[in-house]
Amino acid sequence: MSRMKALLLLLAVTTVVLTGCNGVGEAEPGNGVGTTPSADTTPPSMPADFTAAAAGSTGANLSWSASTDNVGVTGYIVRRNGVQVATPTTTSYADTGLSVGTYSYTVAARDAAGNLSPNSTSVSLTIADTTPPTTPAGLTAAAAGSTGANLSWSASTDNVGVTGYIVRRNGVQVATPTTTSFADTGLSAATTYSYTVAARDAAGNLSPNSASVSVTTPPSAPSNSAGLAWDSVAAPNLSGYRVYFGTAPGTYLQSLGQGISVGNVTTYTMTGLASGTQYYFAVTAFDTLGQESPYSNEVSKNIP
Ligand SMILES: [Ca+2]
Ligand SMILES: [Ca+2]
Repeated sequence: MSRMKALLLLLAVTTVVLTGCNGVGEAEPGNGVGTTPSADTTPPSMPADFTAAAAGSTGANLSWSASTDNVGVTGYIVRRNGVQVATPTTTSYADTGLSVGTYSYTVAARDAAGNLSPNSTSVSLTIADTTPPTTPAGLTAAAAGSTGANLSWSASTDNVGVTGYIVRRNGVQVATPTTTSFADTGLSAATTYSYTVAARDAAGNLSPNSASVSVTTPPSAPSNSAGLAWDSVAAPNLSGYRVYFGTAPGTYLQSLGQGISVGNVTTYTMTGLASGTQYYFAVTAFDTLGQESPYSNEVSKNIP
């Protein structure tokens, strides 16, 4: 009998233990389990008063009014041209590293649960080109005949792009080539000209002028001319020579004593003669006392 009692007692204990185990899974009132807070599904309000202003030539200052949220705004998402560039926790952001161009920005607010507000109104910002091209270097100028000059120089560089050059002759703009050379025309013979070149970009920024270079055009090629030469005269009081010419043999357009005084030289080029004409020439020598020699022998030349 005592054995039976012991078995019953064991069963009873087991039952009690099992009963206790079942109870653990039902509830343990008062320990906090079962009071999980409901999730936040309400997004913050859309950021308002969004503005963007250029900051120097490579930055933009953005600002907006704070959003509100049923729980709390934890930060903002700034997008430039649709791409997230920053997640500030305040209501402003200074964007950097911009180059010349136009940018579009939006900002959205978020809360701790990851809810996002709608994007703000988009604002655009243009970074203008204020950087001039580099100064053209290596400017050279060479006469091209007696009425032209050929200029060339090294290309300038620019943060955006060089669109052309400004050529100045004696300080006055004469051309706006888009290449690095220029052929000037319409110059006068035997004349010196000074040139500079500057570069410009699409925004109108101008480089400083290049170093100035000068070119002297040669005398015009003799045209309708006659070159005369004679032997020098040995006279103690020699002053110089006079040239006489006409269109008939022995008859000159200048009276004796009124010939072209060419100085104490033994050559002279007569220019400006008429085409289709035969010319006749003679030379005299004269001294410091005003005495003049007879005419030299006569020479003639046909101007075709
Ligand atoms: Ca919320
Ligand atoms: Ca520029």
